[in-house]
Amino acid sequence: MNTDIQSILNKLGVKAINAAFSTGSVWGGELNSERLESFSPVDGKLIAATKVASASDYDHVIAKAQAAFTEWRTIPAPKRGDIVRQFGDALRENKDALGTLVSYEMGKSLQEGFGEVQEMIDICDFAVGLSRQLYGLTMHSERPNHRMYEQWHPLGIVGIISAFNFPVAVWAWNTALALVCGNVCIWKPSEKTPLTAIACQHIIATVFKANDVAEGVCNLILGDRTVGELMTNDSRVALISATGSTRMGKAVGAAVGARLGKSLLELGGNNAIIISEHADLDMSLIGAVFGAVGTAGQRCTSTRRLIIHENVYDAFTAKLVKAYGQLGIGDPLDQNNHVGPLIDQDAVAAYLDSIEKCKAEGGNFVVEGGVLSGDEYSSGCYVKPCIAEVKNEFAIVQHETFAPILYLIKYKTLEEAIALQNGVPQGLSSAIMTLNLREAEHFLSVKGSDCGIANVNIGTSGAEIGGAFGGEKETGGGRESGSDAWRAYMRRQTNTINYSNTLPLAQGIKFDL
Ligand code: UN1
Repeated sequence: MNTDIQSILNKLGVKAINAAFSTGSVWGGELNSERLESFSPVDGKLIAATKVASASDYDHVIAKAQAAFTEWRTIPAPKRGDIVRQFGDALRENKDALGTLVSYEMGKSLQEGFGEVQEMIDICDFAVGLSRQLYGLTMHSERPNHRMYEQWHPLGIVGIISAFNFPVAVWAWNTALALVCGNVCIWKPSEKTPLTAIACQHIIATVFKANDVAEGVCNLILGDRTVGELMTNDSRVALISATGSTRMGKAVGAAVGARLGKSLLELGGNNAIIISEHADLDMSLIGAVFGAVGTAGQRCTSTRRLIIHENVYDAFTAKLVKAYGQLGIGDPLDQNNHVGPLIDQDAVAAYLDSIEKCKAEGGNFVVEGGVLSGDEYSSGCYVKPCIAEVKNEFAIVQHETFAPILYLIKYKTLEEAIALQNGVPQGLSSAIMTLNLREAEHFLSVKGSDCGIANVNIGTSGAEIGGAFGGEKETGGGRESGSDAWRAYMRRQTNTINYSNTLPLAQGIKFDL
């Protein structure tokens, strides 16, 4: 193992690797359970192994979480916010180490690893303010000497199922909000990134311990789909917040729906940028290339399609081809590289399969793909970002492939461009590059983008935490992080109080005894 990584693991306290779960700072699990191994896609090496939680481990965690909830929910929200503030400070202290581990375990560039931890810090800051702003409305009662208002109470246990591509930030979005709202959390991270999860659990558990917070407010449970299924089918888990593929989300949504539980789904995207004839092409290039190759095309917000006006199509394509020729692909910890590896060999196979399918449907590759070989690429997970001219209706273009494959589509009118942009099953993020005000506003209007995120002169990826994050259609409809996304983590209670001497009924109904 790389010695730097060993010292980073030590600094982050990732040593309880024989455990399958953690409730607070207490680690446990059945020791004869299966091993869950974490291999780095950077160099293919085994970083460490953990255990997989059993059904009885799971029940133990649920019991701890239930007990912790009875205490945590009674702590005033601003005090809970103060503990989240301390968590944010602990993340600041650990930003370099955690960002590096994210980069090594997941494969995203170091800059993006640091960015991910910054996103965690930002959501903590947001949640601290929010802890004093969990507002309900007051209403005027139709009855004299009556008062009506609504208040928000926590839900209970929030189950967080996160994906490998944002192994820590998406957990933090959910956790920071859920905590200030008074909930307790059980986190099932991706089985591809258990070590970053263990690191986060150590960081938050240390903060909780220093504040005498009950064990079981934040819990980590390691395992595969089986653990996820235990959570989704369990009515003791009030909200399931799940990030992943549309296929996974449909299964989660159905299971949680069947028990009338709450779910918050953050699923696949098929995000497009419209490059108008009125675009600043140099600026557009940065947005498009970062969107397409950042995180090696493994963000749910990655740019998958460019819908380019016919008047600038050739010029912009030429710029793209040139820019792709200059991309550094390799070790993501080396800051000279722009693109790291895909997460694993399965992802490489899916990438190759999509290229084949695209060719079979008539796609014309202007930048060819392929798997890189040689010492630096010994993990076998490094691929070339590629670009193909396609038709929007190709089956492969309608599908989200989690890889750096960028599709180009030509358009003539803005209406046509918007129809193409909306003409996919997913609805997460979208953008238009234009300096023309009418075009920009049209794109944002009710006749424009049907996505949860619609940007002007910004790419599809890299949203700030302050806005509500999520998308429509097959993206699942959930909203996380900023704005009023906190409401998904609470239950609303309407309260009507009669301080008169009589009991008048609403709607003027007479009922005398
Ligand atoms: C994801 O890919 O699941 O907007 C989340 C972005 C990031 C979050 C992506 N802030 O690209």
